[in-house]
Amino acid sequence: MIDASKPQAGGDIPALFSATRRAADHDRREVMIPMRDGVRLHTLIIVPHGAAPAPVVLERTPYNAAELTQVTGSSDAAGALHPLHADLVRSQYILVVQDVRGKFGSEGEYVLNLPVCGPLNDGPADHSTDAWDTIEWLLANLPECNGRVASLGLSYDGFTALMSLLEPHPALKACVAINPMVDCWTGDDFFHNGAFRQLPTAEYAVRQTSGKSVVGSWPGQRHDEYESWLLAGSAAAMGQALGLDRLPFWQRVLAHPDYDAHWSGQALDRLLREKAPVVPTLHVQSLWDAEDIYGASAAHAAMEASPASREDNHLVIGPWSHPAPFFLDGAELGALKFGSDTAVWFRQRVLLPFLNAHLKDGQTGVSIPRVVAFETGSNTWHEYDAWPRAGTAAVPCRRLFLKAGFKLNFDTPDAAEAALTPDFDEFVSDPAKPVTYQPRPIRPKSAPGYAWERWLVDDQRFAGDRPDVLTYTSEMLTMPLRLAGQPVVHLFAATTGSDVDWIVKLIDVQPDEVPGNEGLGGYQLPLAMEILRGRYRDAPARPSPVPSGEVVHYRIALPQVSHSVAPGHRLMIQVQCSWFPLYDRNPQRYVPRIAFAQPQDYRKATQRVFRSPGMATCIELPIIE
Ligand code: PG9
Repeated sequence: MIDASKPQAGGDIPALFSATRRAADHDRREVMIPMRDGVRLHTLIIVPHGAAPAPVVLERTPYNAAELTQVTGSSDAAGALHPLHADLVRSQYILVVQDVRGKFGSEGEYVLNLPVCGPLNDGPADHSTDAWDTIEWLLANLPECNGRVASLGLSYDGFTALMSLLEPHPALKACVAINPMVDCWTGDDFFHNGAFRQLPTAEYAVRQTSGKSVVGSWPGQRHDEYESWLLAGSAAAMGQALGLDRLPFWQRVLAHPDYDAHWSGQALDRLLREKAPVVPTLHVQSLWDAEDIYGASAAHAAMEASPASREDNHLVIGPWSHPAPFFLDGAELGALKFGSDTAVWFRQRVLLPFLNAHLKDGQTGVSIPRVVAFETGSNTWHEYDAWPRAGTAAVPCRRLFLKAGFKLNFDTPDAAEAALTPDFDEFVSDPAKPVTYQPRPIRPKSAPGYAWERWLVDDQRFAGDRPDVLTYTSEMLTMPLRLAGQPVVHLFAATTGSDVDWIVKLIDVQPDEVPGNEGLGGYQLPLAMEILRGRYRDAPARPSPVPSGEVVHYRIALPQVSHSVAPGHRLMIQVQCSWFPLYDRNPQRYVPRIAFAQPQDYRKATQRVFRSPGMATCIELPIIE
């Protein structure tokens, strides 16, 4: 109890005072919440009128809590918010949005993806302890709270939501992680299977770490980033030219190209597997997520591994880009149309019932499906009791083989095929002319109207036309082919170089005419695409040169697919060795650190992809009835 007769420690002016703003339908409070180490975190609290007692949804963000809780000038709570927040407030949840340490209004130091306390963080706090301390404070200081809290967020905020599970506060009754960053070396923001995502990582370093509250803008050199990065040479050279080498985050990423303890020690799927939290969790995975396509399903799988965390573990798979389930219209994506707003459907039919069941008085105990997946192609929602549906012991995958004449089919190669010569297809990969990941010009992610969020659904005809992209196509399908799980590529290939990147794409080729959607005629729709940096083929932590001229088996797990390929469509596989400038160029000559390769290291190489028995390149497809 404060003794009001004496002056208080700290004097009469608090670090932050902002009178509660009472609008017609809600109160808006702005507070500084003290953490265990004395650092205070800037927090916005939106309390809908008439809600008490009500549950809290807590989001912890590096993206400016004040702005996230006042997106428009509206004085009506829901009108001022992004769609998902608005749905929560309309459903009488108290929304609490907090700046993480060191960002915007919060005290302390910002460390991008601050790891858990331990070998990678010798400080007293992490996102798990900060979530705990925040919840403790809310229970004591927010009289309207019914004592139940959920952590929730998208992307970075999905990462902080999952972190709250590592040492969960007893009042944490649910967690919703939408496309969270989980393992940034294996398949989320900064690398995929060791290939460096130089473009978004550099942009993010500038945007997020130029200053505490500023949002830095990308200092583009040329209109087309393809040209800028090619002229710069390596990722490190580009960083140096732009001054990024003064940013600790950029230095850290370049210092850890391998899957060393820096990355494996903070991989959240590994931590969740170890900790096996017993908090009901909803993992949300966008099928065409340009940033975090790995995290949600990996975290879901990690929590399936323990009977305790498996108890109330749920997965939603939707036909979305990275931000769509939170911010955007889910009725279409690029040229694809889904027949209804799938993002609204998800929020109303899955998210709110899930939260209500765990947080609202009188509604607990309602049962929520374990897996809810939208199947693109047929444009239908499905409820399943587990994911994946195929690629399991009960339902093994079927292998689709590359064939002579650039064909594809399900026939296991036989002796007659073994006699065919050559038993490979080849092309020359030239680092001076890398394959672009999107039709040029490549604009910075932040450029107005630029289609970064949609590039994973781009028509792949622009790539298939190139001589350094191998394209294999099946006959037209006569029956629907339903895919539900993770395709896995077995690539048998040789290079004349001593390092190589392999990119494999699984594509649904639309018929020549698509009634009602003219733009889709002959469209090559990517269902799943992934890259593997050859040096990590055997051991992600221990790179080694690729033996030149030898046939090597590469295993590449593609992202999750939930799609029905309709009769009249064809399947296609594309294989290529660069995806630029999203990924840095592999010099194709083994050097210790690719980011620092010198101009003379970049070499042309001849790449061969094999298709005979014993070396039959194929893709395992998770086919269901
Ligand atoms: N995926 C996001 C991110 C990118 C790069 C670094 C950190 C986070 C995000 O949108 O939060």
